[in-house]
Amino acid sequence: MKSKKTVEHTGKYTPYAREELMQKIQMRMSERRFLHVLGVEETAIALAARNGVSLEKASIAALVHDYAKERPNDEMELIIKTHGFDPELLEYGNNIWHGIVGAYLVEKELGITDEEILQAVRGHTTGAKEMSALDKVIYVADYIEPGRKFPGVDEARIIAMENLDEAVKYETKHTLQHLIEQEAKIYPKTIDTYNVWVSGK
Ligand code: DGI
Ligand code: FE
Ligand code: FE
Repeated sequence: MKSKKTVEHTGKYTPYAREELMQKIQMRMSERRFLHVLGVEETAIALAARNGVSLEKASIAALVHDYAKERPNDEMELIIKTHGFDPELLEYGNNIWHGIVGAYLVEKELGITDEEILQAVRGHTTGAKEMSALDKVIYVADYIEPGRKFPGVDEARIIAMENLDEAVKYETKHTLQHLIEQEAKIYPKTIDTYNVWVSGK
């Protein structure tokens, strides 16, 4: 299943062979989320190919992007308190933590030290004022992977295949709209992303 659109892992960015890495990721999440992760990988590779990004980095960043999504809150809170993370994070929940703290766990537990990959994981939920091409690939692939179903996703997919920056703009605008409708607490970095990628373009 889903073995067609994967890329070879050379061993440059992870101490584990692909199968072993996949197993470690799969162990940490539900079947449904693992399928999401595989969908993000497939989409990230396609976007990377169109945008001159390393396919291997896109593959690995996609595979690990939600590694910490199912960690218990108390474990995440303890890491935030003891590892120098901004205490303001404690006012949010795992939706905001799993990328930022997740990058730390990906480095510590999966042995991935490549700063570009870790940054893509860190910013995949909120985006950032400045985003590398790899950051954009992961941010957008997470939003449009084949398993996503919400109004507007088809439009987002079409835009993403044409212009990655426009896809970042579309996603940021619609995510913020959705959060406001839900009266959710907006993480300041999400607003920073909006100011640069939506209002500023
Ligand atoms: O982890 P995924 O579900 O694949 O996707 P994600 O990491 O992009 O987003 C996780 C959730 O976080 C999604 O429901 C949107 C939400 N989110 C994004 N920015 C903010 C946010 N939630 C709050 N409360 N505040 C934000 O600024
Ligand atoms: Fe996520
Ligand atoms: Fe995701």
